[in-house]
Amino acid sequence: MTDVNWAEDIEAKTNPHIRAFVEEWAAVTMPDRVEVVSAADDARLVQESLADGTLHPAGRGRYYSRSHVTDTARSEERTVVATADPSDRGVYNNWRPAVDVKQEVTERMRGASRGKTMYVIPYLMSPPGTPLEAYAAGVELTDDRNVVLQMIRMARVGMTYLSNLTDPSMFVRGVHVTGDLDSLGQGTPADQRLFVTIADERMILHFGSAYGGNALLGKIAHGLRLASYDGRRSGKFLAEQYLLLGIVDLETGERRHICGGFPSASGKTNLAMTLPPEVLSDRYRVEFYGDDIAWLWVDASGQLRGTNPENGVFGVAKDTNSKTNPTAMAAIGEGSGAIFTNTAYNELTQEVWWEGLTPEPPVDSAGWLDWTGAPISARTEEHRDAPWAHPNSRFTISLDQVPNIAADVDAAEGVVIDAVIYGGRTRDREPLVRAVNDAVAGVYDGLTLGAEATFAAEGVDGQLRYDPMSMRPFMSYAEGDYAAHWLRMIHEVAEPPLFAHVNWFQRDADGGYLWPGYRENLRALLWLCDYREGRVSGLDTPVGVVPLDTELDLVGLEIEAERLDQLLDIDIVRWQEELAHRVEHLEQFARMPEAIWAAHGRMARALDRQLSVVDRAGDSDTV
Ligand code: OXD
Ligand code: MN
Repeated sequence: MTDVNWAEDIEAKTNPHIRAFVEEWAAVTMPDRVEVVSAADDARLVQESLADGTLHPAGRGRYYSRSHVTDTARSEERTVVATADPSDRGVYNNWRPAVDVKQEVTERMRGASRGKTMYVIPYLMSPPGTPLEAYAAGVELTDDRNVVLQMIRMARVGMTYLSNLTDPSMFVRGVHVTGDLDSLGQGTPADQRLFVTIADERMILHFGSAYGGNALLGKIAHGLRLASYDGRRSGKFLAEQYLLLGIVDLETGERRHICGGFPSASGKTNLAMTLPPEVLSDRYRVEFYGDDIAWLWVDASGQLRGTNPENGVFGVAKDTNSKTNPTAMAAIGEGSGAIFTNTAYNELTQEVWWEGLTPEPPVDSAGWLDWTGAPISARTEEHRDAPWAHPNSRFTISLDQVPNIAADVDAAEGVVIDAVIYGGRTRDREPLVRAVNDAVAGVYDGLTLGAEATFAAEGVDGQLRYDPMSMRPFMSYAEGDYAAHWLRMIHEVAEPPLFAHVNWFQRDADGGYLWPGYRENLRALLWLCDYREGRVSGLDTPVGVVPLDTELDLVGLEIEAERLDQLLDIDIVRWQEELAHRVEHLEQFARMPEAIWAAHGRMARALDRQLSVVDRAGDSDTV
């Protein structure tokens, strides 16, 4: 190592436990230099990246980067949760014994940072001072400067955030080593990548990528996998892949907070950042807290509270535009510090573009490069229609750039959670909104959350790809135990939140969407707030309470009565088919609590009863 005094330097800047951690892993990965960073280093690091071409300017105060072409998304197959306890093996978590996998990944990391700088990133997931702060501290070691810049936007970065630790040795130890991306055999049987969370040791070892959740260890590996393990082990909290938003009624002053889980491609970021429908914007303000992760705990008075542990947004660029997400468009404006990754880029004008930003790509292709860096103007006929941006291209911005950020987003006490919603893209069966009165039934609803399988890749048309609580890729321990932990937490809450299910994606016979979506989605959430307050009573059905068509505030929205009926309809036979699939889904999981099966049984019996009533009446099989 060239910097002979680096260890003393680190000791001076950090604490002896951090120094020992850095020394141990520097001896494995063998970087040339070691540097402790904080958010205050952002401008200098940006300059270094612009100078060496790993970042490009994308207008004033915005940047563009391209990842290796084989390294463009999280890899679920190569992601492993390891512990010493085999009962942590679940259906989804790729569990392996910690001893084996730790050795395997360590061997891959050996000497793999030679010639590079190892950056030491002290960070906090959660605002300072929350009751969960002890679980939020982490130190990531990375050999990629771009990862540092992304972490600075996504987490609270700097030693100041770790200087008040009650136990200075209690921080998540994360090591990220990029490896030689040209020769890792990505996607082949010889794939060298390995992304390991050793949950019971609070250690994260990721090798073989510099992209997103594979490399920014605060977000998914710590904020979700490890935190959900910590949450159960401590008995204190839940860590969920949920959005968190607030709705303020400007007339009455009423303030509600809603969090919820949505499988990918089900509109979570757009909903998290939504604004009220234009005609209701004098009456309501929607406040943004977070688009991807919520940590939830029960306070001393028995209220469920939540916070967003992240400090930024790592949003999917595709289809983001001023209709789908005006908030994001404002947040990534000039001077925002946004980093765009794997979008198209114009090297002459420094603009970025992605599919869906505008209906058509820019007409003049001069200067435009696709996400791989290839000039659009040089495309052959064969590649003419290939996307300009990678479908998983992203923008990274810090929360303070979001125009409707809630004033209390940093509050140590978090916010009271009034409702928990689930919603997956579903073409039929799921109504626009249904409230689930009983909290156990709400947990059952979350565990049976899914989105339509896309025909080719994932399964059978019309059948859901289940994604319990939208946590399928982030489960760190066995699903039955996860359900039991949820039930324990919910039973501690004096007045549980209202659970509900939403669906913006029902289709008509011609395949068109029945509901206009986007900002109009707030109308369903406003009905939930009214229902919670007892201002509306809805219609009781076997699967929950749906709005009466007179109860939704549809002012300014043209929607025919028949269409509305369809949006709120419960098709008993389709639901019975769905319940049969749910049995298969839930049966996979060891130790699924009896209370969850009981909730399932109640819904099944209610559907049977309804069907026999309908049959006797000789009516159609819908309510
Ligand atoms: C994800 C993300 O992969 O939020 O879920 O980036
Ligand atoms: Mn996510």
